[in-house]
Amino acid sequence: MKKGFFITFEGPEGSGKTTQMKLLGEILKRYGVPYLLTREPGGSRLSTQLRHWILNRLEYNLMPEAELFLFLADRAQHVREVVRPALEKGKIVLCDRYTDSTLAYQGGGRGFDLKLLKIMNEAASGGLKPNLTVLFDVPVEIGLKRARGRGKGRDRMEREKLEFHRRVRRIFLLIARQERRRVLVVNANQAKEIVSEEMIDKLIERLPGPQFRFLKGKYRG
Ligand code: T5A
Repeated sequence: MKKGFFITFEGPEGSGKTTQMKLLGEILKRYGVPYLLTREPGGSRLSTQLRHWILNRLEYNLMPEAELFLFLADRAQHVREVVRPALEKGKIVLCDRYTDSTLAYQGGGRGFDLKLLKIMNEAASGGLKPNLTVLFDVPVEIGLKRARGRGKGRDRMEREKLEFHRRVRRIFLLIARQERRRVLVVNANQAKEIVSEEMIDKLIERLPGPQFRFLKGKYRG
């Protein structure tokens, strides 16, 4: 039985979602709210390795089908080992990428059928859906420039063509239109501080119950 609250952070490359998720984590910490920061791929012990194989071992010449199954394997482990136990303890779980990334990257980017991917997502996640998703939307040229500017070297996804990333963005926006109650869209093409304000303002409108009351008007302190 899920007692906590599950928020996912999504967006194209370099949209700034990791930066904003960490900021929300700091706010939760400041107010003593139990929370967990995690990510996909890479949130469980097994998936630290999986992440490296998928994103950085370019010599493997990973096929799209193999890539898809590795992301799903990562999710299956992560949900059961990390996310569900934290939710059962009543924590707020903030997760950097989740099922929408599979639809956007493997569906939009690689061209897999979205209906099939939804079924596969359902199986991998055991049906665990986010309570809310924050989608950080940014033009792909700007996001890629930011991601490349970090000087970490390009991973397999960052090496894809602009058109691949445009298809990814289109699917994220399609999901947001189809699931307005779950997905909050934040304009990520603004200074970090403005993006944070927009994110918090939108979250305040949607977050239920007393456990989030501290955010109202106080977070800037
Ligand atoms: N993937 C993942 C799939 O294909 N299928 C799946 O099912 C899943 C789960 C993950 C990759 O895996 C793919 C998608 C991804 O390609 P990753 O390394 O986790 O790889 O990469 P990303 O999730 O894309 O994360 P990034 O770290 O690249 O980007 P973020 O999180 O969007 O951005 P962030 O916060 O790290 O910021 C990037 C840079 O921009 C600056 C930051 O300081 C940083 O330098 N920045 C800003 N600059 C200007 N203005 C702002 N508003 C800024 N906000 C941040």
